[in-house]
Amino acid sequence: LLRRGVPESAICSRTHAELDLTQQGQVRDFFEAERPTHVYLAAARVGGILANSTFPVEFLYENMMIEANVIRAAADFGVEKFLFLGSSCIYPKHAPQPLRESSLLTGALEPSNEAYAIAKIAGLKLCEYYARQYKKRFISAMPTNLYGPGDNFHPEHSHVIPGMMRRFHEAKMSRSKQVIVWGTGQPLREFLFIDDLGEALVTLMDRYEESGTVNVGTGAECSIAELAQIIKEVVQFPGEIVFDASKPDGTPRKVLDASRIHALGWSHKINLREGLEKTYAWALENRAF
Ligand code: GFB
Repeated sequence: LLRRGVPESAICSRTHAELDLTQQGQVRDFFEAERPTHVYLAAARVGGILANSTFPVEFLYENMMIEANVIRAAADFGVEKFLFLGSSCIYPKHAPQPLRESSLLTGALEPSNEAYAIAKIAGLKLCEYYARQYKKRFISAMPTNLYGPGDNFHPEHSHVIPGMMRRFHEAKMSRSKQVIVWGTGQPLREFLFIDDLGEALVTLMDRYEESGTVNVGTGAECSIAELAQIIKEVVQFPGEIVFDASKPDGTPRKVLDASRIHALGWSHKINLREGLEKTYAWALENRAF
């Protein structure tokens, strides 16, 4: 937004410590006081495959509370345009790839992130229903797997990129000979750098008026084994990669069909290696490990 000339004084954000979005009263007080005109709802309880499957109660409950409180307050306090962020895991596990927006609710979900996906489906539907029933300009975006500076580098609860980056970094520092990577290495994923996501969201806020969700992805697929090799090179770990097939693989393949957002003129600019280099530099500088 700043790059597009929106003055900093016009951007209003709150940290988790300042505003607990699961608390309806706090959310309504915030909207009443600030009266935002355009809202991007990116806040959520998120995590990687292990966090999702270990804490389904928190992933379902907290995300539903956040969405219900914020979307309702946005409607009641006259927000002009609202953009809700979901996730590519809302699509059925065995839907045709690349995943099209029309595959929503056509089959069973991947069990490892079912709770999160159900909460995100509820949120996008609430936006869709507000658009249909009350003519609100409430839209939603479904990003693919995201990564970049500011990520959560927790050893177990993070997503694959920060989790692996930490493991490779620690192995390099302790001069270990091996790094253990979860799963078989065969699952295919698509990764988007957060600055590219930011541009996509501003594009949607500016130009997308239809109801129904929009995928945000790169179209570029990468196996977990290929990802591990690139991270090994970025971190400059000289040792060996070993796969631990007793850990879950999750969904076998997850790549989005991004033709809808490409038609609006957006496409990603930062490739995976470049994004990983920026992320590692940020993590070192900010002592994220
Ligand atoms: O990012 P991730 O945890 O989630 O990636 P999903 C999981 C894949 O990476 C699995 C492998 O195939 C894992 O076996 N993997 C290898 C690792 N090493 C690691 C590691 O150190 N940490 C992690 N986390 N994985 C997520 C959902 O699914 O997708 C979220 O859990 C969200 O809800 C996100 O929707 C977009 O890609 O499987």
